[in-house]
Amino acid sequence: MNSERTGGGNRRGRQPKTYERLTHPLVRGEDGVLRRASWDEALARAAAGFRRTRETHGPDAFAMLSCARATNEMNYVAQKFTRVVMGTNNVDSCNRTCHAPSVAGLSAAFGSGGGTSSYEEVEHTDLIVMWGSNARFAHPIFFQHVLKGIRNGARMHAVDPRRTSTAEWAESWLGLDVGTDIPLAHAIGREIIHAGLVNRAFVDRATTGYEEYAALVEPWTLTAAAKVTGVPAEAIRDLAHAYATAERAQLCWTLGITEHHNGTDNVRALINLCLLTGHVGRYGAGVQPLRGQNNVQGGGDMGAIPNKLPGFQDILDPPVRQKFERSWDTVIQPRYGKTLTQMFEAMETGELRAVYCIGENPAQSEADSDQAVRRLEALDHLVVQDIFLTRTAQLADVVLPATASWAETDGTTTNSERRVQRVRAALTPPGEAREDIDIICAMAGLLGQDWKFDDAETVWNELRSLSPDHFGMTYERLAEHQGLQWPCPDTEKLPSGFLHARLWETDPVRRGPAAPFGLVRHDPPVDLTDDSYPLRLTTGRRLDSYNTGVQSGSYASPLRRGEYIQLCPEDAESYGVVVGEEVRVSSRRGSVTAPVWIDSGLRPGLAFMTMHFPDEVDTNQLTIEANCPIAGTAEFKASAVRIEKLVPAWT
Ligand SMILES: Nc1nc2c(c(=O)[nH]1)N[C@H]1C(S)=C(S)[C@@H](COP(=O)(O)OP(=O)(O)OC[C@H]3O[C@@H](n4cnc5c(=O)[nH]c(N)nc54)[C@H](O)[C@@H]3O)O[C@H]1N2
Ligand SMILES: Nc1nc2c(c(=O)[nH]1)N[C@H]1C(S)=C(S)[C@@H](COP(=O)(O)OP(=O)(O)OC[C@H]3O[C@@H](n4cnc5c(=O)[nH]c(N)nc54)[C@H](O)[C@@H]3O)O[C@H]1N2
Ligand SMILES: [Mo]
Repeated sequence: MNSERTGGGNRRGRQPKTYERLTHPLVRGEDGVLRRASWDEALARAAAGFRRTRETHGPDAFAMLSCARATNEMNYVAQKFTRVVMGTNNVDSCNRTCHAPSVAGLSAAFGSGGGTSSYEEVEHTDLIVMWGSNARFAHPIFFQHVLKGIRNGARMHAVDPRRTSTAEWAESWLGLDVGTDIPLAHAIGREIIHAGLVNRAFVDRATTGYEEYAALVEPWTLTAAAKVTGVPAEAIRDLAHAYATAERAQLCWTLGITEHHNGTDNVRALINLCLLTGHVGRYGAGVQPLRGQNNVQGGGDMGAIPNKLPGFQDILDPPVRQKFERSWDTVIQPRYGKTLTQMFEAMETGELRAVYCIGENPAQSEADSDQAVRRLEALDHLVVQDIFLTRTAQLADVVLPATASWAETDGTTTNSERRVQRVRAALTPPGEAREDIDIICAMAGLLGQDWKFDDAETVWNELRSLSPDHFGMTYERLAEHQGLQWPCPDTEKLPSGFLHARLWETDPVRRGPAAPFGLVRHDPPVDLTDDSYPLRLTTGRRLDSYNTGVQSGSYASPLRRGEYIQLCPEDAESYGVVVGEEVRVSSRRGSVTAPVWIDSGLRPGLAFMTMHFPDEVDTNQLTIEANCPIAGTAEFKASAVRIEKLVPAWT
């Protein structure tokens, strides 16, 4: 039985922790314990620490973690605080832990980091490939569009080491070994080339590097790829033919592709397939990274990333910088700031001394979490602004209670089809909680910047004046059209739902820059399995819980089963373990105990855990910090572990 399909009781699973909303500010007292404080006292403490850091160690000793669940407007103000008040580009978010490789790979190929299609197109396509994506669990709304597409006649294929709930809806499931996506993609590319199925007209007109790509993939015969990936040669062949001969195809991926030490290379390997076949820039054909949190796309679009100003405009571009400098009356550093990954490294060296963490829980979400906690503890000054007292907040000098963006705040968010939509305050916030924007502006005020944002719309209009892609989206139009997709430069015309139609233009000027093939090579996971750590552990999500469990921890439900280590029936038998039995799980970095669950969707040698119950079982003590040098995303999807029985077999 595939455990994903089993509701199941909490069979010896530990009762997950429940979180209460934060209702008033907290500051760390002389005795080292967090105590209740007034807003005035907490803000003064927070601002004084930031001022001290800036004066003693310079602007780059500060970093902001901005919240991918909060609104665009909040992210705009958070990055403005970082750049104008603190004078640094050190601003990032959990985009780094998931789709930064997608943004880097798509930008390198097409000059823009957004997914190319709209959701609706999945309903009107002929083939859908879900690659390293468990959308049935992690993107249930998008999956409704997929199901409509299937009902309309589309065929779906799944590429995932686990036979997931998503894979059960697919016509074929390619169960590859973790970290072998590049050999699989290259073999599909080679088969398309050898079968004469390349869209030559598109390749010649709209791409560069085809010859080099063809030479690169030549060694990846079906047999060679089958050996490395574990996927039967016929299945690879069939997917290659199905993808290349489909009239319109959508290639969707998520973390199975990106959370690797070579995540950006993985993304490039998939984009190559759409370039070979011309499955991009037309209605119904495209590539889609399904983004993680409700507003991780928007956070990046708003400039809450270290290399871009709002509207995805590059910091290294002098006219762009000058535009913002004029509007903000400031000087912007002409260099990229630190990524989340680099921030944690800089905590180790002492280069980074103060962090303003808004709506992120890195103490539990970072790979190798023991190390992450140690680094956060070493900071001079940590301010956490959240809606719950997270593990990260428990390490803070000051804790500020915010309103929840999803129901207590006005503004906009942007989903993975680049659709900007309005959100509205519908509930009264608890206790003394204040809006994120309000808190940041109060802090900016104490540090010498008097910002007048009457409401979220005022912030949005400032952004519109600086970002051509958003200029056409007034609040009025967003309400009228139930959201609009960027790019939307015009206040009259409606934007087109998909990107890169230009690639099909015959006129070279209108066509613009060609899309280069990515010449990427296979590089297996860093954490190798061996006799001491023989199991490949991959980590991910379940339908019933959300990320580090803080937000989904507040309800009791028989669906929330707590953490397990999932094993296939064969492995469970060979280890002599049964469902519910506690075992020790150890990697080269740490060790946890967890009960066993049997999952027939796994293959021998592969184990699965989530990151949803870190207070009971801290999975990230096991994961490896090795990360993608281009995007900074850690290899959450591939650790080597061993399991040991806690209770001797004879008891
Ligand atoms: N219910 C729920 N929904 C969520 C979230 C949640 O916590 N709970 N979190 C949100 C966030 S932040 C994100 S980023 C998204 C993530 O959404 P997904 O990326 O779909 O979720 P995951 O389960 O992390 O990983 C997807 C799949 O990658 C597969 N995989 C592992 N290793 C490999 C590999 O080497 N190759 C391939 N091809 N596949 C591999 C895993 O088996 C898994 O099924 O979900 C969002 N939605
Ligand atoms: N092992 C393993 N680890 C992983 C992953 C994995 O697949 N495996 N995936 C990684 C990925 S993709 C991600 S995105 C990260 C997620 O990592 P995090 O973003 O650190 O974790 P979350 O649990 O999503 O934390 C969100 C926080 O935002 C707060 N919050 C929600 N709304 C608001 C608001 O409006 N205002 C404020 N101020 N706060 C708010 C919540 O209370 C919560 O504390 O985890 C990463 N870690
Ligand atoms: Mo994510």
